[in-house]
Amino acid sequence: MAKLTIPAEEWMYRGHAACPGCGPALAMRLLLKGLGPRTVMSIPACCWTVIGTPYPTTALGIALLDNPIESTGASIAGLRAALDALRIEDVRVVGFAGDGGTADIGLQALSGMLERRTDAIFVMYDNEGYMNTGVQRSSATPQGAWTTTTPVEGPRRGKREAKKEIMSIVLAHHPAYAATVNPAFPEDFVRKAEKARDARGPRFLHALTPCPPGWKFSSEETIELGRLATETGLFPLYEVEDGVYRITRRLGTLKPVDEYVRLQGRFRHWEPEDVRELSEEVRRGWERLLRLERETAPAVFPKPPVAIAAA
Ligand SMILES: Cc1ncc(C[n+]2csc(CCOP(=O)(O)OP(=O)(O)O)c2C)c(N)n1
Ligand code: SF4
Repeated sequence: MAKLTIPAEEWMYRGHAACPGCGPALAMRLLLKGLGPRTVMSIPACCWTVIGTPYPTTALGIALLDNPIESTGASIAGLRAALDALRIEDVRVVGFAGDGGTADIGLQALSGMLERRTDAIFVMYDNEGYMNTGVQRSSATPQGAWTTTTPVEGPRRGKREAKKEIMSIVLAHHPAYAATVNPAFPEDFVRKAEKARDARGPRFLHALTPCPPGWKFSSEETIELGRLATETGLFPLYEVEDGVYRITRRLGTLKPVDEYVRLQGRFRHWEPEDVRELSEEVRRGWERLLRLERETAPAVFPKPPVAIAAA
């Protein structure tokens, strides 16, 4: 079996307060393996403020700041400015926020830091809902999913609206680097964290992070579910560097989305028609990504002739 190439050092320790099988906990562990200890991180109100710092201890071997839920983008811009004033250049500034604190209430501050080209990394861990406060819907909750605020009763069949496309919003700001990551693919995750660490300017990582109590699945299935999310084409792995798209996990045939859907209680009410609609949408999304990769690929010019014959 091939040897894993991810660093052995751990910057996330035992004694954290995550639920068993917590996807966001795995994402933090892998992220820090890529970023290393010269990192200062700002975390807004979310599950991770509870996971990481059960007072008076911390489960992380890096400098941490807690910030209000709406202000991660502003917080990391301020941290960067402070480090610059102190002429400290070798410390990475990172925001680590849930989908609520990124795509909803934190979107304005995120847009500001991207547009001002703040030299910092913003990571959105996407557990597709407001989980810390008891599984409410966010704009990143998938269409048709059950949450406590999108119930399944009578004519109400889960969330009505589509999942917000955070990568499209971020990419409209032309970041230096942006990528999707998934803890079920640790080498890809760490490599992208390292790339984000070494780039300059605004960088963004979108991590899909399954949440057993919120998505209603068994905690030992986190990795299987994560793998299926990517292998069905639902959460493709790719990166965008200076506008050039590159798919980092190529798929031959897409696995049936039903394999992903049926593991989760939040989709228990789905009919075959719902699965068909999702399959169609996933197929369109995958084709769009392939097109973007083709269209943004750097042109390869034929080699010039070795010598030009004299007239
Ligand atoms: C202005 C404000 N509104 C509401 C809250 C309550 N609150 C704390 S954590 C949280 C959920 C955040 O959801 P998300 O960012 O998706 O992270 P998750 O809890 O899923 O990890 C909310 C609503 C708050 N802290 N501040
Ligand atoms: S509720 Fe979900 S995201 Fe929050 S700690 Fe538990 S598993 Fe992790």
